[in-house]
Amino acid sequence: MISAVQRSLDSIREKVVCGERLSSKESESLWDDSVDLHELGELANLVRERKNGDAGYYNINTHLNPTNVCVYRCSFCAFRADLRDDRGYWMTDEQILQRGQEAVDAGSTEMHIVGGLHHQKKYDAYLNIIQILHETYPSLHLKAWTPVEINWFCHLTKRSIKDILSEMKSAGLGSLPGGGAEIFHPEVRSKICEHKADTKEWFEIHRIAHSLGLRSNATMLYGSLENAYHRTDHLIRLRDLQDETGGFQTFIPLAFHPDNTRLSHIPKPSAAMSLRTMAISRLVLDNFDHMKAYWIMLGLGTAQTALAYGADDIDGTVRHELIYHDAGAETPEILTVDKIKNLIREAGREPIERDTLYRRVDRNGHLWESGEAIVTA
Ligand code: V47
Repeated sequence: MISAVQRSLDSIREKVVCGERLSSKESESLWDDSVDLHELGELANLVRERKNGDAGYYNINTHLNPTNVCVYRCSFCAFRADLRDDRGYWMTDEQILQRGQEAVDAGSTEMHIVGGLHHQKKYDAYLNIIQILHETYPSLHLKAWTPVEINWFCHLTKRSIKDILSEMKSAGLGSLPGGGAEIFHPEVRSKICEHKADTKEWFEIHRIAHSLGLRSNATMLYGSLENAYHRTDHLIRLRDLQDETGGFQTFIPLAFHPDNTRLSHIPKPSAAMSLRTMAISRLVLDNFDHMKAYWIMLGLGTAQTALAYGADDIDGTVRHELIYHDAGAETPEILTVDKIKNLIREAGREPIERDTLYRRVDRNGHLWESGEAIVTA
């Protein structure tokens, strides 16, 4: 006899094959353990190959966390420090510029900049980071500040989101990373990060960023206190904004790392859960072009496997990552370009270097879009 779950999966399969959108109820049903993971993966792979063929994207990038001192105390965060903590730091301009130089020397096209909300630093100190990096290294794309930071800058200056984002853009901000999303549903958000930018503010900041021509990413922190209903709600909210603006580039499911956090009693999500999350995200977010398997958090093996479960991007070479390594990530802190290309090839995909905006980079100084060189160095 065919079970109800199998019947529902059969009708979902038909919809995916025809390119039809899944309802919220159908999406939620996919989290049930009885839904075969590999069948889900096969469906997600169909969508992935439809959108991105065999591409396995990566970039050459660097992280910069200018401070770990933070006014907030999110229960999942191992990176933050108190103002008077010995671990607390704020990077000087010289240290920041040195990171920029290191990034450029390593061939990076992108610097990913996020950090804490320092009790004593004014908005100008954050603006200055973008200004000095952009003036000194104009070729580096600065993907910086989550809505949590932008919301904090508005609070400090009493200025509007549009004003702050416009000023940051003029100073050299290139796009927004996907962080600060955690879980949007208030039942969970109120428990894991109750004081920082709320869901409405997170969406409003991305909406305004998109209206100013800034692209952005989106994330979901899974494996803490949420359940299938909350994860589905999270994805559907993102799909709705993407329908409205089209400004999101990639979705990055982030596996919770519990070490050194106030949620250290919760086990880390399994590889099977990570693959299921990737596959369901690919199926629900039908209007997102890209899905990123962030190797730093997933581990190299799961990130490679995720390239057959919906993901088309593995993130970058990454140097100076602190947020997940403070929370117990066991991955290396950097991958060479050869290593990352091999990982992608081993997974049966074609390694393609991209810039932050998903334009192909070739090392002869060209950026490619739709098969045509659009920038020549
Ligand atoms: O919002 C913090 C997460 C995010 C932990 O846009 C944790 O390309 C798991 O958003 N376990 C920030 N997750 C990082 C981020 C990101 C990362 C890579 C690429 C991009 C992109 C964005 O990290 C936070 C939070 O959800 N996080 N602590 C932890 N213990």
